[in-house]
Amino acid sequence: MTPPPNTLLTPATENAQVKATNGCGCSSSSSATDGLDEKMRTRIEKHPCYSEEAHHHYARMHVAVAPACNIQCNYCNRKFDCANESRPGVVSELLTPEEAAHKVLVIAGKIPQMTVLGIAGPGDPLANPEKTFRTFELIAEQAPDIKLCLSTNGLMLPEYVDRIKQLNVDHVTITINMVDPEIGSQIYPWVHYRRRRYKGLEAARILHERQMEGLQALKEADILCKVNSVMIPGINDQHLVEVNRVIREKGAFLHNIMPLISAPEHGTHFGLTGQRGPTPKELKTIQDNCSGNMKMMRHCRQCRADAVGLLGEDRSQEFTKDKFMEMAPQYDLELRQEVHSGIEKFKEEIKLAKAKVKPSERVKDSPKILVAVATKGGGIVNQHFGHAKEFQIFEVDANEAKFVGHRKIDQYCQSGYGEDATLEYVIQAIADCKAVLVSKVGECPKAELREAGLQVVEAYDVIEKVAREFYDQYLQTQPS
Ligand code: CLF
Ligand code: SF4
Repeated sequence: MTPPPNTLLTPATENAQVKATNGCGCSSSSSATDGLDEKMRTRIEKHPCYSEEAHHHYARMHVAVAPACNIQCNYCNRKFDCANESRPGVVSELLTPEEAAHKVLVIAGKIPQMTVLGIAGPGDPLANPEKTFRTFELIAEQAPDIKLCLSTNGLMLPEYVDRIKQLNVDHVTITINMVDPEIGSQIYPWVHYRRRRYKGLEAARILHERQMEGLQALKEADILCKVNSVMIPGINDQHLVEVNRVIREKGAFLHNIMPLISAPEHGTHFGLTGQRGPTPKELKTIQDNCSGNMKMMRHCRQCRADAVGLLGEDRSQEFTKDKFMEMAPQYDLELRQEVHSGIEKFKEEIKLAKAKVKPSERVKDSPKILVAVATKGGGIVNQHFGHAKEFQIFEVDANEAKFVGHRKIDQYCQSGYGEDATLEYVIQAIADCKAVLVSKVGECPKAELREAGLQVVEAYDVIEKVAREFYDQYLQTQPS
């Protein structure tokens, strides 16, 4: 099998057509679209957040048009972007709706794989309804193939579901951290609702009721709803199973449990009071506990309010305001459709490649292991160890290699040299894995990885194939 060149979303290939090649490429095997009917599959197949499979191939962008917020979360500092959909400590450049539309048209030309425009801050989009809806209107008029997406704390959602429907926004995220106001009062010190500020239990009760009402209204309007929950150990970690049950019953499509990221330098209440975030293991355990009930999102990267690119990459610095305002819009619907159909063909080949490594019958009770994968996208092991800024984590057994998360790391190789301290930290981040799958790695880090008990597999091929081949070898070395 000849692996395809990694043509997806590298700056050098902007505008490049993505070609289908012979028998290559792969994403995780248990497709997030399994079990969905055709209509639903079509609604999510190009949305990188709603479809795990799509996130290997399609990109999203955010425009930061919504500065105000109407609640206070204890994990948020208003100097930074909304932490419900972004990493704390990040500040985005604020845009007007017209500037935002210009930016979208520029990026739609430069990154034709960008299929979704989300508004997720830097405050709450529905606390800034004019700016949010004006932006959506401009984009719907000028770039009709781009899906519109919105993320909100839910306080004002019931008021705006009709408007959202009318604008053809098909994907809405609500951040729901509790369904019990007692727990909510430990997360939200106040909400500002209908010209009044409410505190404590009353604030949490209002927010909870509005979130439930909004979720119900989205369901009735047939708008796909994802729920984000921030996992806060000791406050709502055990409670998230109940949140999962309630949102499922109310018709949410997908649940994304994200770790609290909390550091004193972010200046948040939780950061300053020493509230810790969950470990990767704690996060996975709660996601696993909920996964029997509904689809869980495990590929969220907690991106910025001005994020651009594939979920695992950040190209926002290529499109700062001073840069994109100098660029001419290059939106070309025909070219975009051509690129998308290339990606769809490529995905078909991926499916075939995956089918080839799948056993004809399900193997019972095969042990599971984790492997760490360096990839630039496309579902292929195609990144040098030293260039990785994150590892995708796959859980592998005799039946499948399943994407279960990612680990952010500092890039090991800086200006051609590897940093020992960074390597130590990288090894720690993936210490629970049995192997690291990379396109290439230097001799020095390879030896240290092996010494730390991690096997190193160098390959340039379908993730699933490489992972399963390693798994078979690994089993042979284990005592029976
Ligand atoms: Fe943006 Fe959110 Fe839409 Fe995606 S992000 S508004 S649903 S287009 Fe995606 Fe980013 Fe996670 Fe959000 S990875 S933080 S879930
Ligand atoms: Fe901050 Fe977002 Fe919460 Fe508002 S909703 S306080 S911007 S995290």
